[in-house]
Amino acid sequence: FKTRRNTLAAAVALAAVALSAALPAQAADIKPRLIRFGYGLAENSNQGRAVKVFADEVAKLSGGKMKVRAIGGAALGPDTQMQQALIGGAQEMMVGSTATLVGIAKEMALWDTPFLVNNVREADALLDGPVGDKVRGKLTDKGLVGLVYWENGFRNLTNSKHAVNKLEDLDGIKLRVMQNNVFLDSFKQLGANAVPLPYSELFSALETKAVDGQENPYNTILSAKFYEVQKYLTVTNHVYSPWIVTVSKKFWDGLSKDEQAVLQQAAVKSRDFERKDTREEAAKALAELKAKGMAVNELSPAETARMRDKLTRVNAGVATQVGMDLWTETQGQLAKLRGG
Ligand code: TF8
Repeated sequence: FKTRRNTLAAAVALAAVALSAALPAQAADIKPRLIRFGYGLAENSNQGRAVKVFADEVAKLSGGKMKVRAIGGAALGPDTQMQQALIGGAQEMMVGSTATLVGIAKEMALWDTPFLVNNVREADALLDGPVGDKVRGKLTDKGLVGLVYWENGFRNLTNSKHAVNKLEDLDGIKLRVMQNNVFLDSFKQLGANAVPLPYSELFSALETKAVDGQENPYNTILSAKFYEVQKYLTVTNHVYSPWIVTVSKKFWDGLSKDEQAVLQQAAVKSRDFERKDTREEAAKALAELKAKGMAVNELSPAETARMRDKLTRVNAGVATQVGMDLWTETQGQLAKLRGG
């Protein structure tokens, strides 16, 4: 019942936003604005395509007054550097992994919980519902405004050494992980030699064999051309990764209500586009990766169960990190989603 009320409140809030932005752009309180929007992946990726949709929508809703300059390929630096630029007000917007935000808002670690959700229906419900709103809201005090979550996707394992059919095959594999304690702990638990590295250094680290492997959704393995430097792909789906679109709070606070509404509405539009686009691409990506020469294997249910088992300690650590209240609420939401 409570959930339904929250959903209704969110729908009303969203409708209010839509109304004010439905004013003709000329009549609305909108000034010329330049928004530098940074992201880490290539222009030709699901991330790059969705940033473009966002930029076009902002231009449309603001009658061309608000301009989004999209800057991809980590040209403005890795996620953590852009986050600091947003907090300081030197950059207006970015999209990046929630995982790289744990140093700023510890509750973001919730999304790093291995095997937290089973499918995208659960992911969307959790991210767009009260739990996702709460976690997103933790950024505000830290100088960031989180607008929407996009899908990065279910992560899968690649490496250049050998096929990973069982847990023991991870022994001695030097595996790049995101700069995030939950990922580091998870892969240490699983026996890999886990090394945190920013995404912007990943391709060259794989190419020079500074690391043997990495884990990312199919989309990224494809768009970043990891198949050129990684032979083996193991379908593990070990965690669902969101991206989050954030705005500098310093910049945000200087915007009029109408300007904020433009960004909010465009963000929702970009989210809906991004999830659809990402899912369509992911559905075809595995076949493409095979065609590019990758050797693909699925982890057996028995090995997946062993993996989950090894990671229960990590889950307990996440619960402590994000706080028991949030953890319990999350589990309650998931139980409800699975029951109905
Ligand atoms: C990773 C993430 C990346 C994101 C991106 C650069 O492996 O999956 O997709 O950080 O925004 O680092």
